[in-house]
Amino acid sequence: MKVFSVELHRVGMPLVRPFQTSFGTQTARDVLLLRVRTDAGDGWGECVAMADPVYSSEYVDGAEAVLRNYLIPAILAAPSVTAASFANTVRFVVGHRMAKAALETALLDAELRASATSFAAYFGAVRSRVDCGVSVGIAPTVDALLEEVARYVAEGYRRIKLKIKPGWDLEPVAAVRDLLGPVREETGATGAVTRGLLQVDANTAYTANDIEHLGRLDPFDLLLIEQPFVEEDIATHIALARAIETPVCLDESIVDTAVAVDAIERGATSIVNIKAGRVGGYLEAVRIHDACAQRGVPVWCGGMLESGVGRAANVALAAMTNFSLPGDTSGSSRYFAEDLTEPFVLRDGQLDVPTGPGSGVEVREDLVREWALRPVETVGR
Ligand code: NPQ
Ligand code: MG
Repeated sequence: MKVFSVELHRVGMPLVRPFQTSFGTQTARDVLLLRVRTDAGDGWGECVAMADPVYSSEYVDGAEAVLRNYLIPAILAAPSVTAASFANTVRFVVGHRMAKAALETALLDAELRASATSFAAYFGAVRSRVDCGVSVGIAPTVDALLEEVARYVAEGYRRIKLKIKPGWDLEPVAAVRDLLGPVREETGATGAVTRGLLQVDANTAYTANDIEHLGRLDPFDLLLIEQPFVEEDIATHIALARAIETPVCLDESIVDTAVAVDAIERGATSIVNIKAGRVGGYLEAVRIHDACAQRGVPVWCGGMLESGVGRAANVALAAMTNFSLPGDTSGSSRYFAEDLTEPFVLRDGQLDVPTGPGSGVEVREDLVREWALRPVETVGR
């Protein structure tokens, strides 16, 4: 495939409600979308970097700069590039995985549209629908949290994830466990469904001094505790995993397959959160899925408040066999009143895996223009 040009679209998407985590409160999603123009046709990709470098060292202005100055020029200069050859073409750039992932996804979309293959088929997906969970932000009060959780349960979400931080952990977790009732099997419209699934995500807010405190979460029968300590600190996650019953799951720490394998073998993580953006793209995400499957480690699909463009690819990924826990693959309405593609709508706690060519969704260019934060920038001819 020969790439002619790449468009950078910056779009401001209002959130339906503020989303508070241990690293801050978001009220809007500043999305960077890429459109690649190639001799095989066009493709779209979404960059998951946030407006500020508070979840990852990457952030959207930085991603845009590295795309404009390094990644896009490299693929424009290459005689030919495919999603599979892309990582090698941009190997000279250290890190910047979210920026790389966005461009690789756009190439993959163009390529698969041209060959009438869906992302799901390309990934080797085994399901046509995926179980969905929802990530619930830190609330002003426990009562407000319970109200929000009850709404998501009524909407059908199959797993609740609570954001926690020091001072907002045992009390909200106890209250939500009480609201959900115990973990149990029920027979629903689509067969057996496990109810009462609950997990927590600390986004690195704790330290080694908190190990004993985090052990007090054990009575609440959580699926997992996600990323309590800073991303470089595998050792403290190992110590926690040995000290408590709740399974430890890494998110921020897992930046590629080698790190995933190392963290698993050392006992730092017994479940892995996979986010394609964090690991440099869907091809690396598939490799992590496979490495975890080989080692008997279940995975689930994380979320970064994606528009429909990124959500479509996540849902396809989550349809792979070892994605055995519900993901943060929520419906579009969890975050947005209107989406940049046709919306993803929850049915019985699940989303349909797109079946059309490439991502299987169409970008609403009218909305991309209407919500544009600045004029489109085109790199290349
Ligand atoms: C996580 N996601 O698992 C992340 C963190 C996160 C769904 O909990 C704007 C853009 C706001 C990306 C807030 C979920 C965000 C964001 C939180 C990602 O750690
Ligand atoms: Mg997380």
